[in-house]
Amino acid sequence: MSEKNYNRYTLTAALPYANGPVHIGHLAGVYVPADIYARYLRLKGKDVAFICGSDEHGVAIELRARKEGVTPQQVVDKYHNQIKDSFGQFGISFDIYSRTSSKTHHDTASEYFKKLYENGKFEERSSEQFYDEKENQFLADRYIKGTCPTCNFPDAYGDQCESCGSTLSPGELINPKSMLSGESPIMKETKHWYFPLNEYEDWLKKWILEDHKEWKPNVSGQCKSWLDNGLRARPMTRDLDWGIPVPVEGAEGKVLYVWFDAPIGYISATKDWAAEKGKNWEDYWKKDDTRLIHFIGKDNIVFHCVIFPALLKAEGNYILPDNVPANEFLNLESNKISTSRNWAVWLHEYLEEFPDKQDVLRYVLTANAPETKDNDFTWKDFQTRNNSELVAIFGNFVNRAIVLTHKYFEGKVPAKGALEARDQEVIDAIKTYPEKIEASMNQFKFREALNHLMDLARTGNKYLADTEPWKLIKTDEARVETIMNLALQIAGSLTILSEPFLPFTAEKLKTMLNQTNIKWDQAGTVDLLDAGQPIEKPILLFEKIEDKTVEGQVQKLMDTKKANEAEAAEPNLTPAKDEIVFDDFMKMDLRVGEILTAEKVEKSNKLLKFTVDTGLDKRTIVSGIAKHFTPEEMVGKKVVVMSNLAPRKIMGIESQGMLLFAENADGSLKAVSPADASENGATIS
Ligand code: B3M
Ligand code: ZN
Repeated sequence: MSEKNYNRYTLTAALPYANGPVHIGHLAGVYVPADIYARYLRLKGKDVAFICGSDEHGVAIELRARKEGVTPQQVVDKYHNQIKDSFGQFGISFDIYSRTSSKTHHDTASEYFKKLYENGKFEERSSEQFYDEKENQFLADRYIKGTCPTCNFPDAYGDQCESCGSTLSPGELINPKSMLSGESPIMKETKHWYFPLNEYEDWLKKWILEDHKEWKPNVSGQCKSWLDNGLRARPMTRDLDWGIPVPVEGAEGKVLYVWFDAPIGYISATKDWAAEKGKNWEDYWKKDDTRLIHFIGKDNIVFHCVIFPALLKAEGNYILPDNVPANEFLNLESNKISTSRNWAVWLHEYLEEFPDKQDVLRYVLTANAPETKDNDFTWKDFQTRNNSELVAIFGNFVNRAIVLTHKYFEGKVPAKGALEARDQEVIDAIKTYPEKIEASMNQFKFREALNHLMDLARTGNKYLADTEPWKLIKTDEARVETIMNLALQIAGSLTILSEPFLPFTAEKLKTMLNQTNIKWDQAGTVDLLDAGQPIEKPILLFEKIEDKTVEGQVQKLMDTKKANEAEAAEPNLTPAKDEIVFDDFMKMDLRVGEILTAEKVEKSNKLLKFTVDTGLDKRTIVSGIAKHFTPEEMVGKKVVVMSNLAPRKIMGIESQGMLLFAENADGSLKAVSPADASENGATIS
């Protein structure tokens, strides 16, 4: 399909969650490449809708609001505006930056769901989920906390333990608690609408793996592994308060799954944009001569390449993405960028600390873009690329061309005279650049495209160095006229070809050269600027970045690291619990027991299963301590058993009670046992 002649382009960039500011990882992975492509197409005269907005639903936002004691709407209002502002200041040229809390979006997503529902595209299924009886609410995985069965971290979430990183399901947590009320949740039946992805598996396989062999290998690789593992039905609704109400009967208190509504956000935003521009939004989503491209980061691949296309297919009237050029991740000074650890370069901070240097960051992030693998951003590299590439090559060439024109020709473009071999050589060379850059752009290889652009500036530099107009001016002014004309024409090509990458610089160049020919297809020619046309005085395009500036940035990161380490090193003793009455204490039946057998629980690297002689009986107890003890060392041990704890199922095994352990500040465990031999069944009080 890529060979096709398209009449329209719908470009989408992932909708960032409006629960925090954006950083360089976002810019490098998604928004700079998307913007380069959008600007390039516009210069080619194409009809482009470049769409983005804030993703304002989902549990993370609801949770943040609860934590901060504000409403979810207040959270998204704050970050939506901040994110929008940062993107705007970096010149990300969205045609619209919308938001999923808008009325258009609620209506659009709601109608989309209803249509699929009415056409029988969903399956209704009931299942048991954790429920908070006090708050009368089902609990999303993130709303459940408990002890991690792997590392015993007491505050693991229902989907993940942030201490050891293991992925969990809420059923695996030891002693799960609702984060809303602090109570132990019960299991309760709930109904949801599932989208049977499995039914689209064959179609997806053909569409991705056969019809779109041109997709980037990191993208098709991830899709292939999903498809090879087999797809299963996924619920498209959730029991939550914040979100778009499920528009069918019997779905009260339920909202659309955030990953159902978010990609539809691209459609809603297009509607708002089209309405304002007097266009028809459907042209951009339902016509075969429109090319739809999603720009995203690698963590969003499955949603854009598998789930959303299947939802579009199920609806039936929409076009499908022709390409999804996802990027890998950008690291920062060898560490993963992390919002919670404040390991990031925040865009709003960069804008304050490096005023008027947006293009420098755009340049560095493109030159070092994580297009095929994760890459590292370092401040040293930032400095080097600025000083020895932007300043020494690009800036230097343009500056020389303009300064010499002022010096020799009163700031007017001189006329070309007879051409010498060296001139013809440079004319032939510059002609090739638009095509080279275009070929890279069309494959979404923006680093390569940027390299070509810099080669054009190098070509200009070399031409001036070889012809030495500053020497010739004394003997052959006519020759110098030709040389300076060609040098200025090269600068004129740089205006056009650099615009997608360095829009602020291109704007300055355009002003300096008084350039009116700025279409992509005019680049590479040597008639961009007319002889006699005045040019302006040179303005600085780039300036050197000093050692102390980048050292300051590195220091800032080191301070963050120190603060993180200090926090992690703090003894993590569980804080004292609330007072209880004597009767509560007396309710506990604590006894001395003896471990008779111990074994690992199959498919779990956290759990051990014991048979314990409690004096009352011999029973099974499952405990999440496999990381601390081997089964062998536990057999024969005297332990303290909480024997009247209600039985619970852990990985299908009924655990009848609990063994007591002392947990040190560093997380290590010691079994609690009587100092001297006691009989099994001896009570502890
Ligand atoms: N908000 C996830 C993310 O920010 C999600 C993208 C939605 S794109 C439709 O990574
Ligand atoms: Zn853990």
